[in-house]
Amino acid sequence: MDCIFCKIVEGSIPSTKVFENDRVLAFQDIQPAAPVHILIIPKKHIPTMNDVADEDNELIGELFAVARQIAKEQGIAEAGYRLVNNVNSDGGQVVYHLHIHLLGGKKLGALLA
Ligand code: D5M
Repeated sequence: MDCIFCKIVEGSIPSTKVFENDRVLAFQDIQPAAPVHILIIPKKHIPTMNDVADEDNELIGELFAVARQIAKEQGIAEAGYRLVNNVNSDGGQVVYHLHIHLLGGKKLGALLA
């Protein structure tokens, strides 16, 4: 499958891993938009939030649990952070493998466009 994040899961493309278990991987974003910019992905290939099935709900919950844990470990939980999921073209999605951006480490600008 021609998916860059699947290749990161397989290990054929390198990444700086922050967290990994059987279902979830988190790694440093290659184009950081903030001092902390980590991507949290399911190992299962789900292209977008639109493709999440009811059977994936537990997995989606786990992505957020991992994000919470990483925010604590990075020391940004109390100051605050942002979780972002871009969906399709208008949402600014570039990589079509579901991912949550964890952004923090500075005062983030206004988001709503
Ligand atoms: O965000 C896709 C994000 O994926 C974007 O912030 C760059 C990041 N990216 C792309 N390729 C890599 C690799 N190889 N390692 C780490 N991070 C990567 P989107 O929400 O789809 O716009």
